[in-house]
Amino acid sequence: MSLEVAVKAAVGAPDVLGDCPFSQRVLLTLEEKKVPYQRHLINLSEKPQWFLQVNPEGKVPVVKFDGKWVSDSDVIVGILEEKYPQPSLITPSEFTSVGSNIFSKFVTFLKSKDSNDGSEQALLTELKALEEHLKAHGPFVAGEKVSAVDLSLAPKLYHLDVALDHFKKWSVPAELTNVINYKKLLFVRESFEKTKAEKKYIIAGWEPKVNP
Ligand SMILES: N[C@@H](CCC(=O)N[C@@H](CS)C(=O)NCC(=O)O)C(=O)O
Repeated sequence: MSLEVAVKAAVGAPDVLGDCPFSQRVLLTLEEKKVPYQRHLINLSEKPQWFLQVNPEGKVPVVKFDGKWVSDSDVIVGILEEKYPQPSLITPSEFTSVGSNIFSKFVTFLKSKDSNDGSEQALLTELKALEEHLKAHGPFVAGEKVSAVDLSLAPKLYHLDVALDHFKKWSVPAELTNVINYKKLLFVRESFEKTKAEKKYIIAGWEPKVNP
């Protein structure tokens, strides 16, 4: 029996996997746990009726568990861990918030039109904190084994790389060697390769937010 999962379709290409980092996080968890699944692609600019009926909030990802559609990647990942405990992806509680501010700081910097507003520095501060954490505990956030926090961060770091390179010609400073190695380790995983959106769709997804 495979699980049904609904994730974002690409902007302008409704038959292709889209750029939602929360959707990719769920797909990564399914792949790492080798849970069979059936993927539905949701065009967010023309949401199908069945999707709005089962999920009136209209957000992806959603997964059908025991006949009921469940939303929110935090909740979904928690249920997947309970239902499919092997391999365990549990992150020790002291590490679950590592890197948790990076995505919001990245979005603020990406959208910023004022190079003196401190948004670049704010992002750098978060990336340096991740660098120090990985230096002490790496190569993954919880050590030698990949865990849930890495699967949440991986798509966000991928968006950061692709969008900041495209819109700002900016990349993670070379001296943050542990962060750079961490990204590499995550991005080469088979699960990541299989679930990532193409770069052009990540750019298309951010375009209206960067240049409204
Ligand atoms: N907290 C939610 C966030 C999900 C979310 O924001 N999804 C976006 C796409 S990445 C969405 O569905 N937005 C609705 C829309 O654009 O209409 C989660 O972790 O699943």
